[in-house]
Amino acid sequence: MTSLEKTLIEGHLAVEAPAGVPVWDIDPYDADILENPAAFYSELRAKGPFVYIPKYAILICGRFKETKEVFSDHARFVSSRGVGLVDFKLADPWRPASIILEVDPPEHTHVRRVMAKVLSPKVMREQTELFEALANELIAEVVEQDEIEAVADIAERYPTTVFPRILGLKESNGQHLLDYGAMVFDSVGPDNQIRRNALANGGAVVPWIMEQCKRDNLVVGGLGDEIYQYADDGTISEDQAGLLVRSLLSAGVDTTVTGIGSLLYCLAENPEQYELLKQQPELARPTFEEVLRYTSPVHSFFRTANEDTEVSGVKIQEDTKILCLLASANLDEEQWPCAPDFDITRKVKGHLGMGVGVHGCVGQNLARAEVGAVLQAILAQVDKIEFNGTPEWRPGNSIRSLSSLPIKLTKKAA
Ligand code: OVM
Repeated sequence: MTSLEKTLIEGHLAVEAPAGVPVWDIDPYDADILENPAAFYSELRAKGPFVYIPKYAILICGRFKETKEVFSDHARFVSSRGVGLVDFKLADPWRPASIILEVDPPEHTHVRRVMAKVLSPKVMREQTELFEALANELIAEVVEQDEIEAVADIAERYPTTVFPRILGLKESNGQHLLDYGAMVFDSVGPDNQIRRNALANGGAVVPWIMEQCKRDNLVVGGLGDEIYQYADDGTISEDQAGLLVRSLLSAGVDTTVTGIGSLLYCLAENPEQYELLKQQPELARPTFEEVLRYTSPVHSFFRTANEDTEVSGVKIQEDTKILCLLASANLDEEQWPCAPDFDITRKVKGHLGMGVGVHGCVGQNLARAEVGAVLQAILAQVDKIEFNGTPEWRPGNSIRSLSSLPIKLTKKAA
């Protein structure tokens, strides 16, 4: 039988349920589940290491152990066939594949090394003053407001201000950056309304993004220009440099927007934890790590089995798409004592909020620098963080973000 005679579903091969694996007639991309996934995750972990979803003919996993194993074993579970439902071996991606996300070692290694240098802890430390100045300015402004819509006023505003500066974009457009991020992250899921809505923005946004990736549109000394310098010395090609700038624009905005929004949500929801943090500001770093564990901005990505293999006694057939629910692994009680509690003093090392393995978030130093700057500005200026209305979550195919976060900040006495 040729691959053409086999059945495709959502752009990948429709494999059958492996022996012994529970079949669950549920849609993990149901909007209600995406908004409020905790009960779905618990049930998934209770059912077993893997569950088969007939609607998409995929396996899903949500226990810490197997999620980590599948997500990090780049030899058996590849990224080069796409980290969404579409198998790039059988169907074209919606845009030319990323040369860092959607590629495996050995090709991956060389390109990853360039990005790791561009985004190194040292480079980020050199920008601390800029990160902190912009954060202090923003918090000083909003702390005077009676009511804050923290998604628009803080979470979206900070990264869309600071990130283009760090990158060195000559021209910026915050809405285009947010809309492109939505295209990238929602395209990971099935051809549902969420994905269609996001991709519908493409007409205006994609050409604008591609234009900003060009060398001429990047300020000398910014991260974009740094990438192009690796083209100058022959480490990568000019085209690769452009695609790496595209990767920064793809992955750098919606993720940090979500991280900042979720940080504020966690602090408003757990005022005793904010009190503790005020007393022990050295807990700022662990606080963000706990936000990552507790909220998992990127809730899931796929891997594709590139060979017949076995995990925890489950036989997995070559070509199987496996949805790795990082957010569920981060709430697994077997791994995390009192997993449903937000606790900034817990041992949070090893969470999967930034992924794991060779594809672990290469921008994590930048993300931590941004969120760290916002958190220090809050600690310096804000005494109390309270909800001022009901927070709402936006259903996304791979990011879980707040759509609304009404809060009230009480200014610290001078
Ligand atoms: C990219 C990229 C990297 C990380 C995440 C992402 C799916 C995209 O290289 O374009 O979003």
